[in-house]
Amino acid sequence: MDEKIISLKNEITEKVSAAQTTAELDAIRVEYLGKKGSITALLKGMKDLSPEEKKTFGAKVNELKEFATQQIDDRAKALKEQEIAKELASMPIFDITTPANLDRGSYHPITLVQRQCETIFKSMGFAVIDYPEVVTDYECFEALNIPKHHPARDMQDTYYLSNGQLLKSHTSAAQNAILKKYGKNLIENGVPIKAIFPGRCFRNEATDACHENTFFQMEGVMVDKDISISNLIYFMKTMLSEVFRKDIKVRLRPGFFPFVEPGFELDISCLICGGEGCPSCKQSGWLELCPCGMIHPNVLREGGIDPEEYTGFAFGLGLTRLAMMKYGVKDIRDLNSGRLKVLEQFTDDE
Ligand code: FA5
Repeated sequence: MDEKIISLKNEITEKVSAAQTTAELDAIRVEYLGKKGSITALLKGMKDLSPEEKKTFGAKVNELKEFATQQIDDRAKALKEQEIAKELASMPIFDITTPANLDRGSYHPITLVQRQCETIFKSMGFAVIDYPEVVTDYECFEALNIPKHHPARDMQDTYYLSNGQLLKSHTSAAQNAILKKYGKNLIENGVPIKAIFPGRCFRNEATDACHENTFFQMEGVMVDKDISISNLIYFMKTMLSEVFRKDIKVRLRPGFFPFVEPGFELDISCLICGGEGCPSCKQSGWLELCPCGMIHPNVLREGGIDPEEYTGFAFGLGLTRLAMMKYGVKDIRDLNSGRLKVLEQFTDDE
């Protein structure tokens, strides 16, 4: 019996060290330790032995079983480590100094003109202010001299939330908050209010080549003592000449907005058709771009500023239309299309 155990031990050692895969090892495990395996058979055969023999032989067979199990487990571990090392060796070496090959994104044309306008106005001392898209009826209309049921509301139908708030239909919705916030510094320290506030606007209206239901505007306000229409015209001219960097035809005509008096429409000659008339300008040759005017006394008063002492101007630049004109985009809807082929081709010319 002892000889049998010794020969099994040698056999197992030989076979296990020759095994090259975990599948081969599994087969060896079954051959010796499985239900019908050689070591299992030895254990089963012990029932015919005397109690004394069972004791000595049983200990030896159990020792053989433990030896076989240990041999197989150790070899399995070694094979696993070999496999990992082989896999690692076959992987390409990661070189941290290799330059990245990334497809770079591009800025949306509206972002490009917005940034350009911000740079222009910042260089003239204007602060750039962010404002929420969800506002109250007070901010969007009442504080702007447009009481409930005023017909001027029809020009700006928007989307209302169930809590009574609404998606802002124009960036003018931030005027009241800005007058209140910076008015203190104006009154106490004589620091003029000079701010622009770009933002997304929403209107419940039919779309066409120059109208979207979601578009961007950039509002601007300046309030101080003795601000006049000349100041307004100076800033509008500077902005347009910086953005287009070429001569463009502009016209200023009277326009009605309850929050300015007097109010103007500032149109530019359509750069898509050269003023001939096309769908982008509704065949008129002109595009409404930047209405503006002198802030109405009621609006100043509502913002906590005395209209007898201070005056100011405000404008509402159509940023999306500006992007159309600057980049020659014929249909405003292309700008919201999300089509990268269209949107990727524009670059910052600064
Ligand atoms: C207003 O929104 C006023 N709040 C502007 C203003 C501000 C006047 C301060 C006086 C003083 P209007 O509705 O005309 O005005 O819009 C201003 C500009 O936003 C338009 O000239 C146009 O360039 C752009 N705009 C208006 N509606 C749309 C639209 N549906 N799609 C694209 N751009 C639009």
